[in-house]
Amino acid sequence: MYTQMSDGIDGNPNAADEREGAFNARLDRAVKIESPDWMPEAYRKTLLRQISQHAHSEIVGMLPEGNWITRAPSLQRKAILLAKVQDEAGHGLYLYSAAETLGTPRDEMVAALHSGKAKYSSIFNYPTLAWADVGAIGWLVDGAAIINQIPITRCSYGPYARAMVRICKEESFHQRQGFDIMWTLAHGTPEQHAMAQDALDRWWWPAVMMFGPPDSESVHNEQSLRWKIKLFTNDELRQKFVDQVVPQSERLGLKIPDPDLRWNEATQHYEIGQVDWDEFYRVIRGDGPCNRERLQARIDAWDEGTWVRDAAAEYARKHAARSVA
Ligand code: FAQ
Repeated sequence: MYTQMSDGIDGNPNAADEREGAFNARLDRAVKIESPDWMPEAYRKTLLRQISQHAHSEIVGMLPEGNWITRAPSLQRKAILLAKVQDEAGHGLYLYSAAETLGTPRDEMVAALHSGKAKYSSIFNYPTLAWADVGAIGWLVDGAAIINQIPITRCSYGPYARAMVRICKEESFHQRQGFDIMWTLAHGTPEQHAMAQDALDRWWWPAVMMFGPPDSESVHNEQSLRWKIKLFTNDELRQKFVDQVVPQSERLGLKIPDPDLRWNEATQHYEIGQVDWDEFYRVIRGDGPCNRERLQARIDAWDEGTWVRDAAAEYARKHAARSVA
């Protein structure tokens, strides 16, 4: 049933099959796989790819909103945005820690990001041109993240599932603060309403694309579903998002920028128009509006932070030496 690599064990030709059988039986019984447990190498690699990309997304994802901390329209909005962006840093750190339990050091993951080998979410390669974009990110991007991540709290790998519990709670606050910004603008002056509409116009399609390529083109859907790393396909989650957001946009008095959007009475779901998948692939290949800027910002932050990491490591070394003494 499960297609995966298995390594042989000297002296017992059946041992590898037995280990794999035991692993699959645990998946079937929904018993979490923990870091010391045996796991197929391809399962480990898939998890490492997804969790590290997820961690990179949280860290790169601080940049678009961080751009507005100094220009938030009130002290209260600034304090909330600061806390939100700081939460994203925390999410990145939990996720790097979860990924490290798979045996790869964090520096290696970060190097893969900086060299362009590892991906991060396409959504963070779009610019934040106005304050309303901060609202649109909270409402749409955190909203999409929650829909994608709540099932991951039930995924098969224990450290990833547990990290997601707290992350999802915090994302709910983020989503609500974004909706609140959109609500305030949408019910403000005509100029503020127009600003909210413009942000929705620019963020809608990139948010729809966040869920990944259509199922027919997804490389990893099938295997990740079998391994219970993913519990829903990309298209299933995208549909949940659309069904949730369309009524919210109506409450806001804003229009989703899709002339083909319609309610299907038979399926009880909204149907959207054609997604520009060429744009999606361009962005994940590194050619989106802000890819170069985002990556350079991360590389600069890493280089400029070397002395902080060195000082922290030295402090830890001295502290450990004192404890031993
Ligand atoms: N962007 O076969 P699939 C957030 C790649 S966190 C870039 O379907 P998979 C919080 C994919 O890696 C947002 N690349 O792949 C926040 C693969 O390429 P590879 C991040 C994408 O992994 C809010 C190829 O396409 N969330 O927003 C994207 O089974 C506000 C084929 O795709 C997560 O990472 C994309 N959108 O499904 C932070 C959630 N989609 O690796 C700050 C966990 C696909 O073979 C501010 N991840 N690709 O070279 C997942 O659920 C999955 O990894 C998917 C993709 C659903 C993203």
